[in-house]
Amino acid sequence: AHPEDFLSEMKPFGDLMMYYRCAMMEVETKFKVLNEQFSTQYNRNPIESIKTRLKKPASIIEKIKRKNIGFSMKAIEENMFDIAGVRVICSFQEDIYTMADLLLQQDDIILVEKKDYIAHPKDNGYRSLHLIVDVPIFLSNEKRHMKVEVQLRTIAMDFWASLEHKLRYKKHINNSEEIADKLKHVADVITEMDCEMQDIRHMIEFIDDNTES
Ligand code: 0O2
Repeated sequence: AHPEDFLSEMKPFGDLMMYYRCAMMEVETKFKVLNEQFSTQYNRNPIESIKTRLKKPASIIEKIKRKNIGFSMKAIEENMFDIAGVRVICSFQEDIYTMADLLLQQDDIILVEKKDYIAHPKDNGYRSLHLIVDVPIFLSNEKRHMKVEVQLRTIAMDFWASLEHKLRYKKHINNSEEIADKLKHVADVITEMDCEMQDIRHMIEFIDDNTES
């Protein structure tokens, strides 16, 4: 085969990944804008940090096979909604819902799917708010609608999820019941801590409000 043919076959995939990168940038900027406004208007930063990631080609192929999606750009776009990922780490649990609502209120954002693993944690203890949103990107010759997965969680939930994710991928360790129980226990302790930190924040805000002249 000619190298030219190989490269031209790769182009649609490269273009698709570029569209997802653009959509990811759009969503990241929306959260940065909200954080900026909170910081000047209310003197606080509800967002601790934002991480973005584009699903790797090997993971895309693995998911196409696992979910029988079909090897075409159209099939990927219509069936795989987690290629562009934006993770928003908030200081407090209530900020998660505020930030999610503020994003969803924007008139160019369409909610495709919402999974509230905070109100309904997974059996292993995993907590986060997941949104799939449709966001437009404006290219020189067209406007395209792309799907982005947004995961919102607290610092504590992120700490747990990152470590649990790392441990899960150490495949030589069998996920024994003892390990699962311990992880679930830690998830519960962390949730308790999140709630207490939020209580402390409310107490401080109350004192602050009542001492302001
Ligand atoms: P990575 O490396 O973060 O991309 P599906 O994506 O279709 O297989 P589903 O049920 O549609 O699964 O998606 P769901 O439940 O919304 O979760 C998708 C992502 O959420 C995962 O992506 C993780 O990032 C995160 N997640 C979900 N459950 C857990 C969990 O129990 N522990 C941790 N640490 N993260 C979780 P990937 O593709 O698995 O991984």
